[in-house]
Formats: sequence, C-alpha cells, structure tokens
Amino acid sequence: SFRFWSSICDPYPATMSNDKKQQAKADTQAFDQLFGQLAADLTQADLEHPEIGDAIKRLKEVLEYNVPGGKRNRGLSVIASFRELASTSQHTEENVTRALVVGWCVELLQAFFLVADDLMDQSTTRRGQLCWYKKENVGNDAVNDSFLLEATIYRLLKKYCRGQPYYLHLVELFLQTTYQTELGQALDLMSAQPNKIDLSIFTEQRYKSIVKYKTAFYSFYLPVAAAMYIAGIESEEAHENAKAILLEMGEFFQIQDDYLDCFGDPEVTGKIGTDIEDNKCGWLVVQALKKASPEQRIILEENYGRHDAEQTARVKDVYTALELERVYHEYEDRSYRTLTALIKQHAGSLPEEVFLAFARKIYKRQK
Ligand code: GPP
Ligand code: MG
Ligand code: MG
Ligand code: MG
Repeated sequence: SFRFWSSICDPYPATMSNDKKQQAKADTQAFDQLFGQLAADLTQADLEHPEIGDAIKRLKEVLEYNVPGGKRNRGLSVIASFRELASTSQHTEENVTRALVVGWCVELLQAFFLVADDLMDQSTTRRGQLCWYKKENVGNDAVNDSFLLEATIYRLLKKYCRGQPYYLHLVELFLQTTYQTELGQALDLMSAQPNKIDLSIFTEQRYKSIVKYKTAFYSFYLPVAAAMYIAGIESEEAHENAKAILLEMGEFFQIQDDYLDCFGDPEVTGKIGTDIEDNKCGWLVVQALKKASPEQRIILEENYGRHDAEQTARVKDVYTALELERVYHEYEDRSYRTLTALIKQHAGSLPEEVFLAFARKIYKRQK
C-alpha cells in the first residue's frame, strides 16, 4: 500500500511520461506568469480615469491580495484537462492561452467566494495571511470587493473568449456554478445559526447536500467542464458522466477541509479553523454524533457552537476520545477506492487521466 499511496501523492508520478511532466511544469510557469498580464488587462487602462481611477486602484489591490497565493489546483486543472481532452491540432498557442485565462477565471471565482466566506465565517487567516476583511479600513467593504472580483471573471471571458463557439457555454457555466455555490453557502449558513444550537439537524444527508453545492460544483465540475467546452465537448452525456465523478471527488475534498479545520496544522493549511465555534454542520460533528455515548452527546450539546476556547477544547476532546482521526483515515482509503471504481464506470469517452490527475492532487493532502 505504500507504493500505491506514494504513486498517487506525487503530482508528477512515475507513470507519467517525461514529456507530460515537462509540459505540466511549463504550464504551471505560464499560468503563474499570466496573472500579472491579466491584472494589468483588468486595471491598467483605467487607473488614471478621472471618474473611476480610485476604484480601479482599489480593484488592483483586491486582486493582488486575494487571487494569487493559493494552491491553484482548480485553475491549473483547466489547462491540464484541456491538454488531455483536446486533439493535437487544437493545441494552438491561442487555445492554450484561453485555457490558462479560464483557469484564472476559476481562481477569481474562488477569490470572490473566499473573501465573502471569511467575513461570513468570521475567520482570521487565509493562505497564511490576515483575511482581507480583517485588514485595517476594509471590514464590511469586503462585500463590495468580492462583487468586484466576480465581475472580473466576465470581463476576462469577454476579452479573451468572445467570438469563440464556446463563449456562451462558459458564461452560462460560470453563472450556473455561482448560483449552485450560493445555494450551498445558504444551506451551510442556515445550519449554523449562532443562537440556534440544535445538533439533531446535523445529519449525514444534510451534510452531503451542503458540500455538494457549496464546494463540489465550483471546485471540481467547473474546471473540467470549462476545459471540455474549450475542447469542443458539449454532449450532455459526457458532461453528466464527468459530473458524477467530480461531485464525488468534491464531497471527499470538503470532508478533508472539515477534518483539517480541526486536525490540520494552521502553519500548513494557512488558516485557523472556526467550524466548532461557528456551529457548522461539518463532517467531524456528524461523525461524532453517530458514535457518541449519551454522556458524550451532552458534552457536545453544551459546548458546540460557543465562541469560547475552553468549550471548543472540550468538543475536540470528545473527537479524540471517539478516535475521529482514525475514522477519517479509514474513510479516506475507502473513498479513494470508491472513486477509482467510479472513474472506471463513468469516464466513458473521456480519458481517465483527466480525473486521476485531479485525484492525485487531493488525496492525502495536508493543506
Ligand atoms: C467552503 O467552505 C465553501 C466556500 C468557500 C464557498 C463559499 C461560497 C460563497 C457563495 C461565499 P468553508 O467555509 O469550509 O471553507 P474554508 O474552510 O476555506 O473557510
Ligand atoms: Mg470558511
Ligand atoms: Mg464557510
Ligand atoms: Mg472549512
């Protein structure tokens, strides 16, 4: 099993040809380099504008603080998937650039969500720095900054993809995905009201709905679906097949996120967890409620969702007593097997590598 895990953890595994490794490295470099160009596209012309110049300067700051600096898994998977899906004749410089730009659009969508999410979750740090709304003189103005980030997606799509046969598909995909994510966030927030602590609503079913909508669509289906459209793959069947696999991956990814919220190292994850304090319907509390004795359940009821360090520690003690770390690692192994079976079942006409590459990046992650 060591070989099995190490092979899926290495982003450039032994089974990957040298050409592909070189390609992935070059794409990552091109992707990172492109950000400066896009930030300039979005701001340069209007920085000195007599009316909106000051707002554009603000946008520039918002972009630079909130968009780079993440793992870039979502953004990079657009170009990686495009390389797998498109025929060699489609690999023109223009198409590759468009796939890289759309990758940054996914990262911009993520930045839009995270700026708003940190305000809603009252978090402190993100990607190893202070959350944007926590910065001096930002506060609730971060709401508008998140809207600005959203608007940049459509400005870039227009600039780079207007006139392409898939332009409308991409615009609709980003809009639809935003709506789905906002529904998920609504479910997440309404299951976590600070004045209504009722652990009986934390069911596995509720949990699955929350994470499918708030995370899986935008983090997993969106980047691959975008690459499919750029490569000219429009068939509903192909998209439904990809979705079946990618939503499953997304559920696992959010379970990891919830696990890391409590058991991850903030030095590595770059963020300090808030799920217990925020009364969130997270994976750990759902598992804890399944295993807890009546006494342990009372401890959870009396201490969950309180903004108090000692009470939060009591909840963590119950998680430890219930061996949730072990439960998580067992789940992780099972989930990987379920996923590989699902890939075999649903990949259909799509190359399995599109999904396997994504899976390699997330299983056994520490951040
Ligand atoms: C992750 O939840 C979900 C999102 C970031 C989507 C937010 C959606 C909006 C419409 C704003 P999380 O709060 O567990 O993420 P993290 O742990 O990174 O704060
Ligand atoms: Mg959050
Ligand atoms: Mg949240
Ligand atoms: Mg989280």
